[in-house]
Amino acid sequence: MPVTLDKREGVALLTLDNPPVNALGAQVKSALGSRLEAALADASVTAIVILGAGRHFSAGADIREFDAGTNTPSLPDLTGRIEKAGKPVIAALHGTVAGGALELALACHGRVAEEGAQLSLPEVTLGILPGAGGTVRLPRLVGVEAALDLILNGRKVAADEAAALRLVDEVVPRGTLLARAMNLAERAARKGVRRTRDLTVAAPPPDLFARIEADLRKTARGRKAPQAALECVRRALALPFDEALLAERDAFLTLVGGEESRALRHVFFAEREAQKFGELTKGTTVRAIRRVGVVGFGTMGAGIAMAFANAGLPVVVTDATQEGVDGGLAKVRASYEESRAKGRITGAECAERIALVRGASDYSALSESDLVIEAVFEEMDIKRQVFRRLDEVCHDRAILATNTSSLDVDRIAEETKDPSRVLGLHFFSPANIMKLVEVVRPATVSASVLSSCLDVVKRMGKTGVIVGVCDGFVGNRMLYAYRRQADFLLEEGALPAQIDRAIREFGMAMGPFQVSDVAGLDISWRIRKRQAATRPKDQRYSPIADRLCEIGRFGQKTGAGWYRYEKGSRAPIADPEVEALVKAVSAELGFTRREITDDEIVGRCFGAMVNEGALILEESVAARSGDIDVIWVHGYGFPRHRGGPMHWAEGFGLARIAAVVDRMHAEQGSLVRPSVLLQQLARDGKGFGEGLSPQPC
Ligand code: T1G
Repeated sequence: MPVTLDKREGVALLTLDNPPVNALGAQVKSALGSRLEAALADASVTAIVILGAGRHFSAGADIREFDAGTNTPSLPDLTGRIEKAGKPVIAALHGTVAGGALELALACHGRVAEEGAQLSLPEVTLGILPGAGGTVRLPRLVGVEAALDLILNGRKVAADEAAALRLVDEVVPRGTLLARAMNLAERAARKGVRRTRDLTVAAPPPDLFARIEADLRKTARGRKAPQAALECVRRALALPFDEALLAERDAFLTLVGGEESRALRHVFFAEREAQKFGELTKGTTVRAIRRVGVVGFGTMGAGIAMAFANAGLPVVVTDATQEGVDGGLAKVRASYEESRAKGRITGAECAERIALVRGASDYSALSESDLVIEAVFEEMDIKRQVFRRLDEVCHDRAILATNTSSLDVDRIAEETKDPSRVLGLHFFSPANIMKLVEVVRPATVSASVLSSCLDVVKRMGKTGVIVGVCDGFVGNRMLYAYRRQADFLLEEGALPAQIDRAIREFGMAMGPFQVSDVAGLDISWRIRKRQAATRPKDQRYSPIADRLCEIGRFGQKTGAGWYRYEKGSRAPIADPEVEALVKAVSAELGFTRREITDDEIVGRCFGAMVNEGALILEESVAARSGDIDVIWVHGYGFPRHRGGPMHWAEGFGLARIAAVVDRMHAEQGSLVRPSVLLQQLARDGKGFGEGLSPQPC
């Protein structure tokens, strides 16, 4: 039974028991409803306590049931029934108390939280809003300003803060939750019930809503849920309680069926699915990773070291020279000091993390490391040399990883006596901040090495996705395809600022030319020069970026790139010199410049990207389209509320994408190779999930 009923000293205990997270699915709600009625009807029961079995009180509504429509009793029915009950109902909270579970607690007549409990209303992160009275009851309990903070940010509140906000009545030590909740229940039975609905809301500061609306225009661009949630809270102040509840329910139902919520739910499940690799990693032993080594103390090496130190793991970083080591350590120290100055970490945390990162100029310092990540110059011969050395100095069980962003990991693994311990861990810059790690799987790597790496990536609070070996892996390979169309559009009639604006309006954090200016144009210029000898002469190639580099425009670091920058500022300013150069190249190449619409920009850039994603699926470089979406959301600033490129494409229409791809192929030849999978799905009217069964990549 997903809800059990016990009686102890006249108090009925209703225990939610629906592993793994006590989600409030149809069966749980129905059982809770009937157990509640039974307890209320039982004359020997004076009060009721609701608690959760296992690690969490409850993760709230069952997100998997959202597509199934409303079932009875609904959560608003249940919360309403609890609140109106004639006997006191107390919530005993521990672990996660999220969404509908917190709303259930808000409707109770008292709340006790165990130390370590985390309370939140994360609905907006799923493209919905609290739909079981949260927007109406929370402001009554904690005030409008605090309520809006929790509802609009989905922020987790620890038990102590919850008590300070008066969201819970008591915080109690571990192991005492039930006794203290029963105690509160007995006291409430003597004093009579206190209902949240009867509390009056204190008037908020007069400019609060205007201030928050202005914030949302910046932070929730293109989103519906936060604005709708704000409106609900506004109505909670203006309308009688029951009418406000009905208005909230309406708003919730509208959002739950909308594209934003579908996309955000897709990402929620795709993130969890990416951690599973079926037969590949099932039942494998996870190796203990206690000490980490990094080779190369450049920007990337320092970032990777900090990512591990942030998770409490000691790291030793080697560099070829003592100056390199000193410079790297200085970078790490400066970065942590800056975080401390900004209040992101405490002084103690800052000192601890700095102490966890050690430098060395000799490989022998790596002999104790359980995982070593190479982050040296992106050059095959250098990397192969590093792996030969690592093979000699590291202990037998050590995992050896390369942070290459494009090189063939199979060839790197060949350099070692035991290639089953070699793989790629592709961190994204800045590695201490960016959430994504592509876990690159060469043919020879063992399953236990893969699962150990997925595990340590999770311990770092990052999202690991397993990908196969190919040029650029998943993320960068799709990025090249997208980026190339942006360059071609310049030649045909667009300007950098127009393309960047259209892409930002789509929801990307930055446009492609802004990104280049931040990253620096010189790195890809060097790669292009290396590739020039092997580039087919009849292949279309845009020389504009090369021309910018030739005149020393390397991006922000030189004060000019695709844009120009005032001294000390990072704000891009459109530059007539770039416009003239773009137009000159168009003329040289024989293009008659034409009007380019935003739709064409979005269709071509993302069409090429999605087509490349479909090729990646065909080749089993990624196992699932959801994995690709997770990579783009976490590594490239793809708007989460659009669900990632593959999910977005399904909504946009795969047939439309296929048509754009066909046109690009007709004009650009092998640079856009249409994916057979994409064409097939477009013809059959299916989505990516239906086209192929997940393959280990
Ligand atoms: N519904 C359904 N399944 C859920 C779930 C949920 N709410 N939460 C987790 N799961 C599944 C998850 O997919 C995974 O499944 C397993 O549980 C373990 O999760 C009316 C409408 C609770 C902190 O947003 O934040 O209430 O992959 O791998 O790291 O207003 O899960 O094993 O098959 O994440 O220990 C709001 C979401 C709902 C909470 C546990 N609630 N969950 O983390 O394990 S909307 C949330 C979490 C709502 C009301 C509205 C985390 C966790 P599988 P996990 P974890």
